[in-house]
Amino acid sequence: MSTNLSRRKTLGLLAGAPVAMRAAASRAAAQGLADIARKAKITYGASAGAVIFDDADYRLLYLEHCRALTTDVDMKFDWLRPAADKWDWGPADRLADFALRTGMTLRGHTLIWNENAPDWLKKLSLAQIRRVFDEHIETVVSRYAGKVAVWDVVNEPFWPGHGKPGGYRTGPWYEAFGPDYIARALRRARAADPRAKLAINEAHCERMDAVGKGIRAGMRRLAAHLQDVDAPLDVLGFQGHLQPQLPFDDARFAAFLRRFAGLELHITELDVNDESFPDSIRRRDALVAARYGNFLEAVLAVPAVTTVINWQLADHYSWYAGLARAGQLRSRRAPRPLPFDSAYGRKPAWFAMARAFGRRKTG
Ligand code: 9MR
Repeated sequence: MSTNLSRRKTLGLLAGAPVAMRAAASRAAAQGLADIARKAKITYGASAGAVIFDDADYRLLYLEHCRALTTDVDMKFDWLRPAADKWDWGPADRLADFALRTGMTLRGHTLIWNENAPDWLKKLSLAQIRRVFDEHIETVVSRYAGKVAVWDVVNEPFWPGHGKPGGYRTGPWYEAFGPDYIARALRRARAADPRAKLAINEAHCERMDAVGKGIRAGMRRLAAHLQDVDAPLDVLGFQGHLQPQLPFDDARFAAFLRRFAGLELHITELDVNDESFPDSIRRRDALVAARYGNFLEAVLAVPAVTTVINWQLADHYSWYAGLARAGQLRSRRAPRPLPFDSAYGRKPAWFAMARAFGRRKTG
């Protein structure tokens, strides 16, 4: 889609709004979201998969709006290693080359996650799993040294529902090393590429229910522990899959973020679950936008926050669209969790994000 076309759409969307608001929106519409974010000292981007190579209009959206790209599934363990003796590098290499050619900061997602373990891994002995762990980090991080700027070294370390001491998520890596797998992964990653920034990426921390509370407490303890044992950690990633149907409190979440001294903080997978919002698209988009705006304004007031990443860019490529198709959401209507609609028009969420970036006080 041409910029003019999306600009016309944008202005159409705002017909009837006050003149000053239309003028501001028109100026904003001429720029990409990453340009606006950059003025607020924020690196903005989105996750991407192989579809950007098939869908030229979608690819253009990344080029217009993103300065950072996270691999959606293509660097996950089970995608890179479909069988014990088989590596599939093609899709990951292609995304890495795209990021390099277009000057985008590439985030590798994710080296170690206790979910999504392939069956072949689960069948190995603990000693074999330990060897695969070290070999995996060494092989993948060295291959992308100089290409991946930030690694989500460990994804989602906590899940209190698993009943493990400290609230850790269990799975093959946890079973093989206990909670020490986290420090070990960070050390191995640092050794394989001393220049990449190393992150722990966690979900659910914005929730003000028992799950959110347990995971926030776990993250505080883990960050302190990793500091004590001198593990190389640069970044904490907070996914930001916002769940407005659950209790939330943006100010409390921001206060939680302020407690991590000495670490960079990234919002890594931002989107809004619209399941609890009304069917009317106008109402729904307005509520999604408000959720983006309020969340970002609170979070961007925290100086350590340097990066904001959406999980995909357009609604029909969201993971929620996949869940809806599989009948795993409350309703079968098409979810609208992202800043662009499925025709690549900017939604009210886009403007709410732009406004929040524009209002950030820096310096
Ligand atoms: O978007 C991803 C989806 O396509 C995959 O099927 C799923 C399982 O690998 O993972 C999704 O991404 C998740 C991310 O890796 C970690 N945080 C939650 C994301 C959404 O489920």
